[in-house]
Order: sequence, then C-alpha cells, then structure tokens
Amino acid sequence: MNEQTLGHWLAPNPAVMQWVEAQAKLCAPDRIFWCDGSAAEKEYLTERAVTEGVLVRLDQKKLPGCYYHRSNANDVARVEQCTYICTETEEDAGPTNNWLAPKAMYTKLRALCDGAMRGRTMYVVPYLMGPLGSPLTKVGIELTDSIYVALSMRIMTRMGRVAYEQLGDGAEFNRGLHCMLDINPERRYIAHFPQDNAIISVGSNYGGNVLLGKKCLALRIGSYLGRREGWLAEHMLILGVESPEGEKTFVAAAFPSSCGKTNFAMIVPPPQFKGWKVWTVGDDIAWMKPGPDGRLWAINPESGYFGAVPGTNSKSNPNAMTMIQHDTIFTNVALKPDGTVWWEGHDDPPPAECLDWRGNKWTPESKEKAAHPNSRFATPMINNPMLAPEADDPKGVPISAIIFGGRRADTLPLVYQAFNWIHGVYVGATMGSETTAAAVGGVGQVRRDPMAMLPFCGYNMGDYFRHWIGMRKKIKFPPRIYYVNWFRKDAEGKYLWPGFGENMRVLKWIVDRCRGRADADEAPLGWVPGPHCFDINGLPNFSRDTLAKLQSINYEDWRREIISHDELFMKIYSHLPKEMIFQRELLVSRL
Ligand code: SAT
Ligand code: MN
Repeated sequence: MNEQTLGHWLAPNPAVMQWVEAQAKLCAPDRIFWCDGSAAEKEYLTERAVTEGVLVRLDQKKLPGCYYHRSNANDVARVEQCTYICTETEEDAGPTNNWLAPKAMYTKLRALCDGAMRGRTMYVVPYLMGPLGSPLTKVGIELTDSIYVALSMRIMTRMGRVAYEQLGDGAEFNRGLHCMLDINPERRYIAHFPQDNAIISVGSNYGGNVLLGKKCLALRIGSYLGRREGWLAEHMLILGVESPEGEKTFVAAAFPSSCGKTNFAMIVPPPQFKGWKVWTVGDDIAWMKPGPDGRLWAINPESGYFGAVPGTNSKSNPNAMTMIQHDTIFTNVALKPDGTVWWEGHDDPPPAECLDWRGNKWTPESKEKAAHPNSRFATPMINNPMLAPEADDPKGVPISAIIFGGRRADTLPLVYQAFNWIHGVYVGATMGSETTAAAVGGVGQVRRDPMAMLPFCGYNMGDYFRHWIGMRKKIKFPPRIYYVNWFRKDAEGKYLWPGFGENMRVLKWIVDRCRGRADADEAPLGWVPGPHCFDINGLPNFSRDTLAKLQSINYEDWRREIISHDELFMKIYSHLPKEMIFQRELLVSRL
C-alpha cells in the first residue's frame, strides 16, 4: 500500500501538499498514508485495524463486513465544555459558545500536537461533504492518527480521490487535524477556526469529536460559511413523503441529538397508509440554499449514518435494522460470544452472557447497561432500503416543510404550525429539549436548544436568528414551519402518543397542509389540526380525548416556558433581533 510516499495517483495540488507537509513536520508521524477511497484500501485498513486491536471482526456469516469498536471509557460522547469557536472576537462566537482567541488556541494546540504522531501513522483523509459536482458541496481533508477515524470517514463521507476531483488545483478546502494524544479528558479540545476554515481536534477518538466532516465542518464551520454565503447549515434530517399517486414532498426536521432523527428519517408508514412511502435523504444534517425557482433546496452532505443504537429494533426502525446487518462499524454496544452484537432495546432478549461496552463480563443480573446509552452504528447510506434516489443528486431536493421538535414530557403539544416564516423562526429559536446521552453531562434536564443547534452553531446565536429571518427575503416560496413533540406524558408518566411509525399521521397532516389539502384551526401557539383532518383510526387505546390532551395548552406551564425562553434571550440580548421580541409579545397576548 501507498505508505510513506505520496500515492502516484495524486496529481499534486500545491496547497494540499504544502499544508500536509507542514502538519507532518509538526506531528512527526513515522508514516504518512494517503487515503484514496478504493475498495482495496478499505480491505487493507480493516485488516490492519483488526491486527492492531482497534476493530474486532464480527461473525462474517451473520454480519458480513461488520466490525466492533470500543472507545476509551472516558471518551463516549461529544464534549461541549471542550468545544471552542475561535473567531476573531468573543462576541462573534457569542455567549452560547466557548471562545478563545485564534492565536492563543493555535499556540496551545500546536504545542500539544508537537511530535504527537511519533511512532504512529498519519492518515490523509480527503473527503467531500455533499454529492460530487453540487454547488453546495465542500471539500475537506482530515489528517488523523486514528485508523478508526479513517475507516469511519469512508462510511460517513464521500472519501478518497473524488475529493481531489472536486478540489482540482484550488486551495479552498477545510483543513482538519486530529491527534488522539493519550485520550485524556484534561487535554481534549475540539477547536474551530471559522475564518481559516480549519479544525483541530485533540485528545478524543469519539464520533462527533473526531469525524471532522460531521458536526465540526458540516455544522459549526458550515453555519458560519452559510451566513457569509447566503445558505443554511442545519442539524436536520431530510425525508421525502411519496403519496400513492407518486407525488413527492420533501421535509427537513431539526431535533436535538438522540431524539429520534434517524428513526423519523426512516419511518415506515403503518398499514392503513397503503401506498404511502417515506424515503430518506439524510438523518442528521441538511445544507439548504434558495434555488433559481424560488424554492429552498437541500442536500445531505453526509453519505452515511452515525446513529444512536440503544432502542433500535424492528418496531422503532425496521429499515435501520436491515441496513446494519452488513458493512457496519458498531461502537460501544455489547459483544456476544457468537460474534454478534446486542444492546438495550434490541429485538432479541438479553444474552445469558456477553461483554459489555467496557469489555467486562455482563449478565442480565448486571446493574450496569450492556451497551453504552450513546453507543452508535456507522453505516453507509447505500445500505438503507429506503434511500431516496435523490440523495446523490447534486441539485438536492426542494423543501416544502421544516419541522422543529424536542423531547418534552409536558407543555408542548403534539403538533402545530407556525403562522408564518418569522413566527416559525421564533418557534425554532425558543425550542427546548431534555438533555440526552449524546453529550457528556446530565441527562433529562430541559435546556433551550434553538433549532437543535445550541452545540453546533459556529457563531453568535443572535446573529444566527437574524440570518434565518433574513433568508425569508431570498426564498420566494418558503417552506411552512411546524413544531412537533412525540414525547408528551400523562400525569402517570406514560407517553400519550405511540410514536415511531404512527408519527406518519402527523407527517401526513403536515404534508397535506403544505399541499393545501388539510384544515387547521387557529390556536394560541399556531395552526392546529382541525377535528376531521387528523387521522386517529386504528390507533389502539387512543381516543379524541387523548388527542385533546396531547394538544392541550396549560397556561401555568406556558408562563414558565416563556420565562425560560427569556433566559436564553437575555443571554444573547445584545444580538437578539427585535423580531424575536415582537413574536414573544404576540405569543403572550394570544395566550
Ligand atoms: O456524536 S455525534 O455528534 O456525531 C452524534 C450527535 O450527537 O448528534
Ligand atoms: Mn446529530
């Protein structure tokens, strides 16, 4: 394989060569491996990862092409406290981001990277975020000393020669450097330099911290570039709803991490929706830009899914269960003695014995979980039986609806529609959700997570709202905006809404609204389904009464909710667009 020397296939791009050389000089790896994205390379790297003990080969008869990885126990999720946006001024990063001056951060991290790859291999991973040839697509190169990252990047992105093809002899590419160091939380930094289109990540080897195309480039740097260039980089799935007549409607939806984006993106309509199909364009990130026809067009910049595993089963996500049967890397699930994997919420009952995500013996009597709550699968999107044919289309798909949603046990109804774009921006901006295992920290507390972008916005959140408001002028036919909450509970703590496939009922109302086919009533929060155009037929133990409970507004809860909105607004007050204050006043007066 093409170690040490530059692969003969690479037409030397001076900007790439120069930058890689400089980083190699700093990190001092023993070897440089230039990834080309070929099948032979995948085989070689996989073999090597197995030899190095980074991957465990799973039973190749039952799970062909599947491998297992355990991360360091101190390194299992994104770390928001170690994530920095190093804009020129602290105000540009805003009060919702950690900030350090670029110069200070470069100095600190270069010291940590100095000689950090001695005795190791530096993988040069060129990749595309977006389909080849799309005007929205961005090129990145990640230098990493993690073979797990190199192999995961070839699932999650269009990795290899194709990236040099898009780059040509240009110099505009994201410069990403990743050093594992000793995986020490004390020396863990995920640092973004938006004005340099650069990222340095050290001290971690976990997904969102180190697969630099994903949260770092596609969202944090992406949102910064989107504001400058007039587009939106969002933490949104994209799906296409196809009616029995073959009419396709595309929808983008923002939910915080581990709130069911992947499940919703792959939803299978229940039996009474005969002839309806839902296609996946993306499950995590949407890049959206106004098209010449006045609509908002979206691409999924990724080419794979890095989905939360626990709770995935044939009821919650049958398509995911199919797609993870082959060519998948599982991280931090439980390993069974027969070379297959298991997790809490799997269709199969707990194994009599297995190894937990830490590698310790686990039995059903164990108190700890077998799989880490943030264990993940990495699967190429081509594995998805319902992958939208448009997922590879450079022009993307036209978005008719944008959905915001959070995990809320109370206060928020099942569904409502914003009155207009600006009201919709307000609905997204004031979104809250219970925290999940996707980030290190407490789980289950409600926090404001505007547009599900709190951990991912690469600049001042107030300016981000202003950018959203400003986009209205650039989109002649703006998508309708909705809010959904699958997670409302009754007084006994039981979920009121069945969720999963049944969410299709809500999706259908949303699509019908976009198409001008469904009635709505005006309510204080927005438009809500009229009594006859929200189908609850065939839902077991579900009545119009339950629906009324799901949609009910408790004024005391809403008083508290608005006070909690105000806390976020106060925090970003100096950059908060006045439109947000007007919307607040309108909401208060409607209530
Ligand atoms: O770990 S990731 O950031 O890739 C997943 C998520 O938190 O959404
Ligand atoms: Mn995500």
